[in-house]
Amino acid sequence: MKTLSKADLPLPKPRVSDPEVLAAEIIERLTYGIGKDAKVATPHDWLTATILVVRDRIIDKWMESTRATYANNAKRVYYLSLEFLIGRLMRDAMSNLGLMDEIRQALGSLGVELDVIAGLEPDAALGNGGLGRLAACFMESLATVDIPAYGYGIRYVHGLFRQQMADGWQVELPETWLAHGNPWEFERRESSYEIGFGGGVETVNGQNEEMRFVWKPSERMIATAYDTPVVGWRGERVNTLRLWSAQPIDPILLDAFNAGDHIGALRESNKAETLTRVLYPADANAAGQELRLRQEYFFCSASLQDILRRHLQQGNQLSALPDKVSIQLNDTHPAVSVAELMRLLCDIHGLDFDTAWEITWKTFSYTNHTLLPEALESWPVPLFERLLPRHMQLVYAINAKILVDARKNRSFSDTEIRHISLIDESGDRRVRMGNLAFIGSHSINGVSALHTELMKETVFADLHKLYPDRINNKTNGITPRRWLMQCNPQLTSLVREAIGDDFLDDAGKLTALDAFADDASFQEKFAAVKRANKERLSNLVASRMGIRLDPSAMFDIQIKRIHEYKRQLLNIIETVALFDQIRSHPERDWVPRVKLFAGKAAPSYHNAKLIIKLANDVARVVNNDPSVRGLLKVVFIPNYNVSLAEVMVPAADLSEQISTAGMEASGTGNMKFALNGALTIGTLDGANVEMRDHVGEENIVIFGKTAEEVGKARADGYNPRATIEGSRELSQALSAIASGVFSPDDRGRFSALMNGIYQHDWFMVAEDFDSYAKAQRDVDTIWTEPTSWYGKTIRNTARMGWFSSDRTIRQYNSDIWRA
Ligand code: B1N
Repeated sequence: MKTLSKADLPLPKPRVSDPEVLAAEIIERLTYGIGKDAKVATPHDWLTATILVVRDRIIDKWMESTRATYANNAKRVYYLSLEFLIGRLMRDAMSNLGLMDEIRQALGSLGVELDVIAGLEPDAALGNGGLGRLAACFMESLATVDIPAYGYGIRYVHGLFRQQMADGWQVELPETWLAHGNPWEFERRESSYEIGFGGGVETVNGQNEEMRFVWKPSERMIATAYDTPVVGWRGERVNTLRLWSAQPIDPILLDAFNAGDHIGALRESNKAETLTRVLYPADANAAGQELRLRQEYFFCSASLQDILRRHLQQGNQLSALPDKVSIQLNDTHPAVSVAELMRLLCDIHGLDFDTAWEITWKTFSYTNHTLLPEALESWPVPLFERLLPRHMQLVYAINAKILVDARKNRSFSDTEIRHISLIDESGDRRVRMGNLAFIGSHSINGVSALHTELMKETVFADLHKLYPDRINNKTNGITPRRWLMQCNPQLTSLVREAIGDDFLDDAGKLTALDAFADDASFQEKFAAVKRANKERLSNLVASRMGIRLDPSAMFDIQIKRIHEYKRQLLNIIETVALFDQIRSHPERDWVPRVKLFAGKAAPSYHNAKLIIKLANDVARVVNNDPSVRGLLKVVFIPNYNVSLAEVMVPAADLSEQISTAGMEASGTGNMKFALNGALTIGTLDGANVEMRDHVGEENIVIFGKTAEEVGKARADGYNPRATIEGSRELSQALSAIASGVFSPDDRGRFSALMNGIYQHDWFMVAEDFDSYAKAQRDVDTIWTEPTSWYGKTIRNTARMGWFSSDRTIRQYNSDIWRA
């Protein structure tokens, strides 16, 4: 055979996807890819073989997408995030490629059931909650709307901990998603970069007598890339999620090994492997440890080196970086990128400071996800300086530039200057990562209209005055592929029957469903789908927990991280009050309800863990009380994750979105429920405000203080004791919990938790209680009138299309990235 030139190398022949071919390929993969005889293959082997066959279909498109982007020298978007909460990938990929039925048939012909093996795929839980799940939805939408994009993050060996219940208490167990290997990822040894820590900075004279700085780290390791393809809807574009893993430069220190110190010889190796070992389980809470800063710098440095290499390899000038590259910072976790890009441009590529600075802020944009003071990242100056001495110098230099300008040209006051500074001098000196991200970006966005306004008024008020054009809003969204088509195939079919297929490509087209909202026969079918989804959830609860649920009861669901501001406590206290009411007034027409909860607490968050225990204690008492006669059931489902959400969301009648107004930046679970035909009970917080605008105020149940009222109550010295005394239901429920009615084995268990409400009630549980309880009875009234109920819930599905993350991504692109 003659040798072909590179340009003439053949492409693999395109894959055929009819069931017979797929079945043959699955067998082939099982045999030659996994080395298993089909006769003895385990369900896991079948899963791996199936994924490999699906993966082949993605790879053709992946290479095509990459080639086209390269050929056009197109602008690329980079999404830097410490979290990607992906969940399972197989169904997503099959459904986006339109292969679901063919694969099902192919497996069926081999005697394997798709749903059984799909359930074995581990959840990739490389994230805590909303922020990480948003990153995953964005990756899918970026591919769907055909934007050349890369996600950059960390390949944690252990994702978010597994939650187990021990006597109603949360116990954390390590999560091991890689235990059976990961057929979705490709290790890219050739894409490896050196990452430094510590050491010092030396100065040398550059070519033109100017000073140059050379960082000499005392510690070095290697970042190696692992790529996962991300398929968009209909498989037209496939983008890359590139996750970094830390490797030692010298796996074994030979000198130490030869000197007999076999353990010491592994020191470097252990240090590197520790770095990307585990995800910090902090949600909307800053993780303060050194290892966290190391993780942040590690993945930023690797990503930026990779981005610059690709940019230069395409023949672009560094000065053209902002024209060819947009880097979106997902919260402040990657904010050290601002200093790292400056270092690479100045110290490695020899640009002067001012030129590098202009390139830097024009390249970055930053999304803020929370205003909670405890979640705003800042690092002690001594730690930052010890770990990243050169970056500390650059932070000071950037700070000087900005502060001099603010003082000289814009006559900012001392107080304003103090707020703008990158260094917080109010206590121990700290580097403020929010200010660094803000100053280093040309666009700073919030994630809902309300949140964005509050950003301007609170944390970033002074920076907003300095740069009044930079803050903008990009209301969050969710991908309708995973959160409607895939998790709710029956509803998807029903909608297709009614309004055709247009909404599959444009969720905005769901509005056509409005015309069916009052149609009796459509309502009946809509109710039947909901019923089937409730049965599916009931089966899950029965098999996992041995608890029987009545699918004709109202399924009232609150699932999300456990946090005081999200007010699971408000829901539980109202449950206790309802329990009292049902027992005192057995003659009334109570609406049967199942109260479902799920969510994880940060392991160090004492009150959040107590709230989980309280939910379980209340569940035990309520579920065992015969006088309740099945009118009320309380269930806390352990180990909430993406896969569990995919079963719970379609099964909800009522969605609880009840955070203290002004505290939930957006929320995205709220959108998933409403899209799947649940009624929302919620406060005017985060994206709930815009949901009300879209679905109409008659189709959502709003209660409680507004953000403005909450602010005012706090400022005026709100007195919860007076409020509690004014509400009989509330004071009875609180004293029942505080006195140990639900914790007879430890009567004082919840007294401190309840005292928090009596004494300061920071989250306004008492203040909003009566309004919440009344709203719940309003919900009961609507429920008893099914045509009204289904009219509202159908209108929710019809009007939630705007909350597709495709819309969000298009807005990012037209206002910020312009790719
Ligand atoms: O980001 C979501 C929003 O919908 C939620 O309202 C918001 O709470 C969430 C530190 C966070 N904000 N901040 C975090 C996560 C991990 C961590 O270590 C903070 N998560 C949110 C998407 O916009």
